[in-house]
Amino acid sequence: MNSEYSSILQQFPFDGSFIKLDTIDEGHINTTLKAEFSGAKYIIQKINTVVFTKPDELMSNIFAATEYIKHNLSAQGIDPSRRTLNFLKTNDGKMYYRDDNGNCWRSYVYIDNCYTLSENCSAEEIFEAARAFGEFQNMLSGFDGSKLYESIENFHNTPVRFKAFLEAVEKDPVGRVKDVAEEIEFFKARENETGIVTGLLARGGLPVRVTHNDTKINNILFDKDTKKAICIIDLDTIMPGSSLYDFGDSVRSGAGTAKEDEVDFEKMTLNLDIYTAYVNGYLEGTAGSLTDKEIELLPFSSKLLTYETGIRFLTDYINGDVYFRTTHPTHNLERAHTQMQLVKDIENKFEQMKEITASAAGRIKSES
Ligand code: ADP
Ligand code: GN1
Ligand code: MG
Repeated sequence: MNSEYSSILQQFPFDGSFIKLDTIDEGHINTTLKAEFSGAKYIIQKINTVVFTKPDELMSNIFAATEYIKHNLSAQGIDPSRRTLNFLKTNDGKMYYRDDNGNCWRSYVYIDNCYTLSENCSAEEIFEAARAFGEFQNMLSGFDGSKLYESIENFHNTPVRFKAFLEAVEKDPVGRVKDVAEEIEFFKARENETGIVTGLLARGGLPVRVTHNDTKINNILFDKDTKKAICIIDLDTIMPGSSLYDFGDSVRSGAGTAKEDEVDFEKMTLNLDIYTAYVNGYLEGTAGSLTDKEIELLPFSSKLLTYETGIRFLTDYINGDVYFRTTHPTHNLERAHTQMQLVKDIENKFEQMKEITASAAGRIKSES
C-alpha cells in the first residue's frame, strides 16, 4: 500500500485490524477512499484544500451540523447510525489529521448496503430523493445558521460567479478563450437573470434558510433493500442559503436525460415526468414550509442552478481545470455543453414547468 495511506490509517481509532483500501471515484471535489477493518468500514477523505481553504472552519461546521442532526433524529426515535454521517475524531482528539505534506484527512463511518443515483433514474427514486432533501431542509430549520462559517464564500451567488467568469475570459490564463466564443456569448446573453434570487434574498423577499447547497443527486445514499433514501451526504457546503438552491441543483442533476459529461450533448433534455416527481417529493418533504414566492420560483431555480453550474464548468475550463476533478482536457467544456443544452430545454419547457409546479402546490394545499 501507498505509504501516504499507511500513516493515515494510524491516526483514527478504527475498529479491528486493517483489511483493505479502495478508491471511490464519485464526486468532483474530494479524494474519497473506502477502508475496511475487521470491525467496521470507514470513509477516509482527503479534503480538497484548494476548494475548502479553511479546513478548521469546514470541519467545525460538519461536526456542529451532524451533532444537531443526530440529536434531532434521536428525539424522533430514529437511530442515527445509518441516517447521517458519523465522523471520527483523530487519536489526539482533532476533527481531522494534517499530514507532513499539509494534506488534510478526515474519516467517518461507511454506510453499507447503499447505492447512489445517477442520470435517468425512475420517478419513484426521484420522488424519494426530493422528499429526503426537503425533509433534510425542514430538519435544519431549528439549527442556528449563525454558528456556521461560510465554507465557500458566495457559493451560490450567481452574479459573483458571472463576474469570476468575465475575469477568467479577460485573463485567459491558458489560451482557451479563442475556442469558446459561442459558449461565452450563451452565458453573457442570460446575465440579466443572474441576480433574481440573490436580489430577493437581500431584500427579504425570500427567506434565508440553512441549506445543503450541494444537492446533486449522488449526494444521497439509498438503501439497497428498501430503495428508500436514508442518508444525505457531502455536508461540506451546509450554510445559510435558499431552498431554491437545493431544489434547483437537484433538478439540474437528476431530471436531465444525459450524463453531466455526455459528449453527445444534444442528448441532454429535461424529463418533465422526473421534474414532476421532484416537485411532488420536495413539496411533501418540506411539508408546507415553503413560501408562495419560493414555490413560484421553483421552475426558475432549475434554470438558474443549471446556468450557474454551466458557467462554473466553463470558467474552470478557461482557467485550466483548477477546481473540478477532470479526466481529460475537454472534460469541463463537455460538462458546460450539457448544462447549456439543459438551460435551453428548460427555457422551451418553462411554461409546462410552471403549470406542473402550480398544480402540485394547489393539490397539496387543498389536501391539507
Ligand atoms: P465529493 O465532495 O467529492 O463529492 P462525497 O462526500 O460526495 O465527495 O463522497 C463521494 C462518494 O463517496 C459519494 O458520492 C458516495 O458514493 C460515497 N460515499 C460518501 N460517503 C459515504 C458513506 N458514509 N457511506 C457510503 N458511501 C459514501
Ligand atoms: C461538485 O462534490 P460534488 O461532486 O457533489 C460541486 C457542486 C457542483 C457539482 C457539479 C463543493 O459537487 O457545487 O454542482 O460538482 N461541489 C462543490 O457536478 O463545488
Ligand atoms: Mg458529492
